[in-house]
Amino acid sequence: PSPRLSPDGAGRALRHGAQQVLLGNWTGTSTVPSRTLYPHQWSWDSAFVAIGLRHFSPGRARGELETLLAAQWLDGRVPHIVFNPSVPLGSYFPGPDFWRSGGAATGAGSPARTETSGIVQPPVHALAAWLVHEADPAGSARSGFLARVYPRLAAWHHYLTTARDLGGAGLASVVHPWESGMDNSPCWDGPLDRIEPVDPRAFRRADLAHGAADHRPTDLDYGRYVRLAADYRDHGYSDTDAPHRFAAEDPCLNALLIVSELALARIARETGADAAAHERHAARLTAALVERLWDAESGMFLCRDVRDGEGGTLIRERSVAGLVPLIVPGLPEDVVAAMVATAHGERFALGRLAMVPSYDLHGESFHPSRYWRGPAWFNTNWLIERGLRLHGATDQADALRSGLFAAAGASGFAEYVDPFTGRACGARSFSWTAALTVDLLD
Ligand code: 9YW
Repeated sequence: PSPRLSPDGAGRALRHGAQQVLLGNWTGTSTVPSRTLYPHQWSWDSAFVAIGLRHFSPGRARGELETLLAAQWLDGRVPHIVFNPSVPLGSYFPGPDFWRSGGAATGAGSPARTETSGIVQPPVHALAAWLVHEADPAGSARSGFLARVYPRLAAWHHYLTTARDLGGAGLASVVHPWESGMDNSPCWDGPLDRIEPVDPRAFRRADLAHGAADHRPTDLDYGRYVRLAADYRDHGYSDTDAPHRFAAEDPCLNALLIVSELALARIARETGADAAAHERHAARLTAALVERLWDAESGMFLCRDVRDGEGGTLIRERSVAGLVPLIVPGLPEDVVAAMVATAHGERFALGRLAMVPSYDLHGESFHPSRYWRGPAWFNTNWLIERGLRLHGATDQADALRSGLFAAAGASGFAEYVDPFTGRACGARSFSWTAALTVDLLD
């Protein structure tokens, strides 16, 4: 029998395929999420990519994170896209000509020599930096990696918990659906209803050249995305001046912030900084997460629309963002048990489906192939796998890991898959799918 058919052989073939994807998407200083759809550097993608790269190229993993952090703004924000100047304008919308980070954003301190977007994405970076360090402590120490990234990561978290504490309870708010990393999640439908869309003739989407229109956000979604981003830009990306008519506390982003704050404590300990301050901050954020976003009736966390009434209102849509807090250590036991039960219940069907869908299977807006409205994504499943393992649900974590391997391999490392059939959707040879596969194999 062919050695590829043995479990180890299959694992080796999968690892080889995943590494090829990452090598192919490497530009020399960072990794593009996809050569076709996303030809620049994306923030949380790079963190996931570094987590995979560390297993076979720790130097590149460090470089990936440092390239991103070099584009950090003076106010601490890490932009969600760092544009590659050699990619022609028009290959991705909205490009540098839309964001105009060079001129308009001087108040917020955008970097002079790099074009970036002006919004952010979930802070997976300190977690990634710590995992990258752990994979090669000697190389990391020799290159002074942690000492260089620590102040940047600390400033990044500081930005999120000060300028972005729009709800006043300590949690960070997203001010644009793109900031959540889950663009067209049904959670954002309600808050977006208040936003006047820009005329679709005023911009030209580039994504439809590479992705099926019925798998992507709609033109109406885009009209609103553009309105919100343009309003922020036209106020110099200032969080005090911009109207921020869309503002929400997202459980996925805040859970990642907590886990990254704990990673920052470890990094601080290694670099001689104040680790206990980060631990205390993580504990405060964890308490705020439960206080503000836990919904016992749903058995999961919900998003809070900070602009709806005094103190905001919970958005009654169940998305996978509300299960990602499984990765947070130190949650009350009943909260963890309820989340594990919800993940395995009829709405997310873990155990019966290979991977957790991005949205409630019984939700009114569920769609098996439309982006964040149902398909299963590899990054959120990697986070849930890690969370299950953290809380001792080892068999369930093993089963999810197997489901992820099968879907990644069969789909050609797709961007996302139909949760019922595993059919590949979106881009193929997608970087974080490959990177997180490598991570789970090692
Ligand atoms: C877009 C790059 C990004 C991801 C996001 C995903 C998508 C950008 O692609 O957003 O143009 O729609 O939603 O999470 O970081 O992979």
